Amino acid sequence: MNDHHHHAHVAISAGADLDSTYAEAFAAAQPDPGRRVVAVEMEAGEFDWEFAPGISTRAWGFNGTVPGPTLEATVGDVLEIRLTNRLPEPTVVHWHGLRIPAAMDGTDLVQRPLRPGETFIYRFRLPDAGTFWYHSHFNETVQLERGLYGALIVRGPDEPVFDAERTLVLDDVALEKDGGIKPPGRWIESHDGREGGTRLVNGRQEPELRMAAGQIERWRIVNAASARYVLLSVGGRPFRIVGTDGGLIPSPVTATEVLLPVAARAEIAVCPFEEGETLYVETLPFNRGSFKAHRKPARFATVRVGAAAPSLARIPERLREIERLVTGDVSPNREVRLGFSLGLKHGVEFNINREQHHVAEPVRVGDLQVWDVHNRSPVHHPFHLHGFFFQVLEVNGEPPPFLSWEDTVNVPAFGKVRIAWLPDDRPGGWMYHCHILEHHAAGMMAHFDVVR
Ligand SMILES: [Cu+2]
Repeated sequence: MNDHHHHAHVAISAGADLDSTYAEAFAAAQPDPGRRVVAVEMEAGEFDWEFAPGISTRAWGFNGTVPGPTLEATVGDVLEIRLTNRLPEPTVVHWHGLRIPAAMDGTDLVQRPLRPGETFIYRFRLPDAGTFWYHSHFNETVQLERGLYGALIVRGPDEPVFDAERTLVLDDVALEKDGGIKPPGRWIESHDGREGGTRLVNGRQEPELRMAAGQIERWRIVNAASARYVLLSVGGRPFRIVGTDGGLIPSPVTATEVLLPVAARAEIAVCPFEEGETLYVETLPFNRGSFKAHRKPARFATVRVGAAAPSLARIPERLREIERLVTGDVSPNREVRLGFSLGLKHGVEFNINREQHHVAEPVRVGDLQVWDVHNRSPVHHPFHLHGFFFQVLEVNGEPPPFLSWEDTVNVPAFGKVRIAWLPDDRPGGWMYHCHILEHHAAGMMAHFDVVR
C-alpha cells in the first residue's frame, strides 16, 4: 500500500455502464483534513497455495495470498482499491461492514461484476473504526472457499493500548487427498452449508502462534468460513471481549468463549499467560441445527508462550459511548421471515418472506427501522445487513448482554431477533441475507432501496 495521487482519467471498464451514482460517490470520497488516500492495487487470481503443509492447492485469492492483503487505514482516510480480475470467471468485491455509498458496496445489485481482464476502482471514505473484511460477492460458495477474502482494519483516534495486535482470519476448507478443493455438494451440504475439515488461521492449517509471557494482545478475529460457526475458546482461559462487528463496545466483557456466527467479527484482549504455557485456540461444540453435529472441540491454532516481556497495555473500563437507538417499547415496522422449502435445484431451498431473492419494501432516510427477524427453520442463520450497523434489541425476547453495533447476528432456529437501525443518507440498492453461503445462493436474501 502506498499513497498516490489519483488520476481522474483512469479506465473504469466495469463501471462504464453504471449510472451517475458511481461517479458521484467516487468524486465525493475525499479524505478528512490531515488524512490520506490509501491506494491499493488488487488482483483477483489463481495460484498455488499450501492450506495444509506439504499439500499444494489451486487457490483463488487477492495478490497471490490467502487471505488477501490485510488492509489497514485510519478513520477519515479514503481507501482506493484498483481491482483487476485475473480469474477465469466474473467477480465483484464486497466491503463487509463498511458504511459506504451503495455504488461502492460491491454486489451485482449495484455494479456489473468484473469480467476476466477488467479493472474497477472502489473509492470510499472510511467512516468507522473496527475490524472489517472484504470478500467476493459472486459465485461465493466457490470463490470464498478458494480464498477470495481478506481483512480490513480501520483504527480510530482513541484506541486502547495493547502490547501487540494480531488479526486472525478463521476459515475452513474441504480438501481432496490430492489437494484439490471438493466441488460443492447437494442435499446435506445445501442444508448445512459447507464445513471443511481443514481449519485455517490466515490461510494456514492450525498454525502455531508465539506470544510473550506477561503481555496483553488485541486479537481481531474474523469468521470467513462458508458455514461454520465458531464458539471461540483460548485454552478455556478468561479473556475480555472489547469489540464486535462495528468496533469497540462500551466496556470490556470478561468471557471464556465468544460466538462468531459466519461473517461476524470479535475483538478480544488476550490474557496475560505464563512462560512455557501451551494453549489451544479452538471452537467449542456448538449446535446450530445442522445434520452434521459437533461433539468435540476443533483446533484452529496453538499458542506457545515464550519469555516474558514488559506490559504497557492500558485497557480502560470505558471504551466507547454508544447511544441506544431505541429506549422503551417499540413496535417493529418490518417482519423478516427466514424460511425454507424442498426443491429440485438446490435440494433445500431457502427464502425470505416465502420468496427466493425477495424484493423488499424500501426504507426512507432518517426513518428508524425496527425489524423482527424470524427464523422459521430448524437451523440457525447468520443474518447480515449490508452497509448499515444495527443494534440488537432482543434475541428470543431477551436483551443481549451488552450494547454493540453489528452487521451480522445469529438468528436461532425457530427463534426471533429484533434489531434497530437508522438509514443515514446513503440512498440506493442494498441487501440483507443469510451469510451461510449455500443458503444465500439458494435464495435466502432480499434487496431493497433506501430512498430519500
Ligand atoms: Cu442460513
